[in-house]
Amino acid sequence: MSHDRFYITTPIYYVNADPHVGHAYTTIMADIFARHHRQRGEEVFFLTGTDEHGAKIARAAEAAGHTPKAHADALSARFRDLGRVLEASNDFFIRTTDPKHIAEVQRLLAVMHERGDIYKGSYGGWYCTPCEAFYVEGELGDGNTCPIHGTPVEWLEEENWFFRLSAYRERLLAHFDAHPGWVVPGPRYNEARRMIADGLEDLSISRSQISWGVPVPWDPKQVIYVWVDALFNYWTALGYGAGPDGERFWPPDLQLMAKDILKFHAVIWPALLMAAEIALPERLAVHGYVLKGGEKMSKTTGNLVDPFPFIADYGIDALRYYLSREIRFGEDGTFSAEGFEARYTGELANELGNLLNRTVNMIGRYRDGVIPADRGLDTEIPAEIALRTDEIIAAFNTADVTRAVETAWVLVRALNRLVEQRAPWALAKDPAAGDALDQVLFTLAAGLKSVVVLLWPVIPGSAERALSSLGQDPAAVTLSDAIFGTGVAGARVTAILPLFPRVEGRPE
Ligand code: ME8
Repeated sequence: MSHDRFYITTPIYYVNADPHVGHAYTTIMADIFARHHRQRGEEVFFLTGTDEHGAKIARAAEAAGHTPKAHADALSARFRDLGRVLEASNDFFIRTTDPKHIAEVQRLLAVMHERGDIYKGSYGGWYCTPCEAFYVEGELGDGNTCPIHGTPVEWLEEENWFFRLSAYRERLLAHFDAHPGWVVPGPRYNEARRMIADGLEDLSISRSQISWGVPVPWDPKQVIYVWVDALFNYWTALGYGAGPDGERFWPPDLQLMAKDILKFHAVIWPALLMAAEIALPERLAVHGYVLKGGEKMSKTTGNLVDPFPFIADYGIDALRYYLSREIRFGEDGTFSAEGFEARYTGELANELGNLLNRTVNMIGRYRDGVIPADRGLDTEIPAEIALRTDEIIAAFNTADVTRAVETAWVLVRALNRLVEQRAPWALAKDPAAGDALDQVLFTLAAGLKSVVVLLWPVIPGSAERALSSLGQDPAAVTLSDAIFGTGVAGARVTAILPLFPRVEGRPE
């Protein structure tokens, strides 16, 4: 990942129901990566969007009394709105109903067909519509239920087009063995490799009994299996959503998803790409589930948290911070209103917000609002900032968002300790301590500038407000702007309203 471009994706979300905190989670994590890589000076392409075909969507539309397209238009707009509210900086929003996506999927399928990787066969199996996937007997839960959703599966039998997935077993294993970091974290890599090693069945890639989908180019009575249509979005988007020469972003550097769709991304997706003769992604980062009350948040079970009230009450940066910090990236974690409030007040307001407030007020009171010059007396904080910056870069290189945020927070705490240890209010009373006071005020202002630049991917709006308050250009947020001390001395600070104000009451 040492090149100058960075292509990152989220799954494209099903438009069967409104978005919830689980979707917000992946989009926010992807946005944090995207912003961090922009800070490195890389040319970033960040893709998200909606998955709009298949039985699941057709049924949801029917239940709502709408045509599938009208239903998809309305729900897709909700996901797009969520992205805006999350301040996701995605460069494109793909919809699988986009005509250019459809045309390219058909072209790719025709290539695979011509190469002999697609044949006609008949298949009977247990189908879970919420998953849009078949399961074999051994995978089912009690009473013929889906292992992911716990809802009943249906017996589906029809004549379909099949993809020779089984023929790719050896090539897939070779790819896994040659690229030990291609799925992270490690347990997900092992799980996916085991699925392949245990044997692969060919995949039914068309449906004859539903019509809401992309027609198979040589057999238009069948539509392409929704997962094949959906997975190719990561490729098709570059053809029309990334400007001229969009293919320069291929292959994706980082593809995010939760573990529910590991098999599709780590087994089926690379085989489809091999069949279409397209290079494989560099890395898949598989995160855990956002839980509510110990269970996965899911549209199918209705165990949901609506992100909008939290954003309305606390601001988007609070949600971004909470999710990235509370839920260890790669593991399951619980979303709770109490936990949210505790981190908001204890960390964002009391540790970061107060630090900025105190720093700006003291510079106002003791130095007429102008950040004093560096007296060269502090070496510890600059060294710590340099060290932690390297650690943050390393954390992002291993797709560990939570460690990156925790590491930046070590610096917030170091600066708070500095205030307590040096007690600038006491230095201000001692006429002989002018240089010492200059130094601590400079170190606090410069340190804060570095910290908020490092935290910018996580809390972009608050970081920009903090930079303005410190007399800095709010748009100067590259990693070189995080180098301690640049452009700080002589800048004029401005007091602002608290970054993280007290919130009365809280969402349920
Ligand atoms: O699977 N915790 O769409 P989907 C964490 N259309 N992440 C969660 C989550 C939770 N509780 N709930 C949802 C699909 N997500 C397909 C994908 S891609 C070619 C097609 C996030 O609407 C997470 O990223 O069910 C998960 O993988 C995705 O939403 C599933 O979204």
